[in-house]
Amino acid sequence: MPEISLAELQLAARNHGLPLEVLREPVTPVGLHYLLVHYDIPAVDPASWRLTVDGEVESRRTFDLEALRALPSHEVVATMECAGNGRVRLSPHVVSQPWLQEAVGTGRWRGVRVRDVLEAAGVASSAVEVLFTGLDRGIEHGEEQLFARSLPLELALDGDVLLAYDLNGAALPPQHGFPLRLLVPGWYGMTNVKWLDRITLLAEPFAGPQQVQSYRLRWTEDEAGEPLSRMLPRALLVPPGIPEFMTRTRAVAPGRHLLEGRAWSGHAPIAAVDVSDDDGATWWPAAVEPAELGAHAWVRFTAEWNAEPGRRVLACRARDESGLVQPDAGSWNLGGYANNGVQRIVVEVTPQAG
Ligand SMILES: Nc1nc2c(c(=O)[nH]1)N[C@H]1C(S)=C(S)[C@@H](COP(=O)(O)O)O[C@H]1N2
Ligand SMILES: [Mo]
Repeated sequence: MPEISLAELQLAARNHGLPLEVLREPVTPVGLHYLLVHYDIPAVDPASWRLTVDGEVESRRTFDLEALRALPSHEVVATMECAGNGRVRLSPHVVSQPWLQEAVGTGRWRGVRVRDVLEAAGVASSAVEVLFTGLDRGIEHGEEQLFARSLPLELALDGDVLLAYDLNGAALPPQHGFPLRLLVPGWYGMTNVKWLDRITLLAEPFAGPQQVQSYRLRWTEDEAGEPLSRMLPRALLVPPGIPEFMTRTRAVAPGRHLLEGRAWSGHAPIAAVDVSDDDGATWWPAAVEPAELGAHAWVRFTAEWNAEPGRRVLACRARDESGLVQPDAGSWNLGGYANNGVQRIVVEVTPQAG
């Protein structure tokens, strides 16, 4: 394991992952969904808060929460994963939020379609992108900024792209973007701008720091790189047995166990999941359950495991219908993004385990 600096611990103590045992839940309970906040959680007074829609529109509009809730609502169950998930496994070490593999969660998001709000303002023919700006301000890449990211107009008009005001049946909690956040199912986490203040129709592609400096696959500072978009496939197991406090090595009794986990991809439905108990030397197929939560949520998989005494290393890997497969280990890039290398869980199979 690489050395983690105090600066990284400072980030890790604010931004938490999904406790992997909670993969047992189809929809992640609020508070257990992973969390990533670049700057501070802004203070928002819901009575005075307004969403502004401006830029290349026929008429600039503002909406209060009541007006948004009066528009037709739509619900999407979506799995969201940070683009930096897996970062700490890359070598050489990339200094940033040190995720292992737990930066994921599935929410039942309800809100209004971006499409309906844009239609109310009237999109001018000059518009090519839609910029979403949050209320949170900070300094990054040496530049003071509001957290802001854009989408191509065509994607913003997709019927499942939401301005979400509810999570799991209640108003968004402060850390997940109260009172309103963007939700783009299938895309990496950074796309889903929280604490929305403004939606601006642009005649030119957005060139802000979160678009052109961060969230691009590149190997040197002076190349432009490719923007990150959709989540690569990944499967995660619920760690079986019980953990040892410091190492989190699992203790499991010998014999038959039903392994379970969840798998997702932002590119295509999950086609197959394989599991291994010898560190990926040999694999057997898991049973993948139907996508009961809709096309944008993870699917459950199960696999029978006959645990033989001794030290075992469990692993699992997903393949999606577009043919993307998880690599054994992801490859290095400057930002430490999109590492969907397979999960490994060290297990001591011992008759002493309950
Ligand atoms: N305004 C704003 N939106 C944001 C962020 C942020 O720091 N500020 N973080 C982004 C990143 S990097 C991720 S991974 C997701 C995390 O969403 P969550 O904390 O609700 O899980 O929010 C995205 N939206
Ligand atoms: Mo992220």
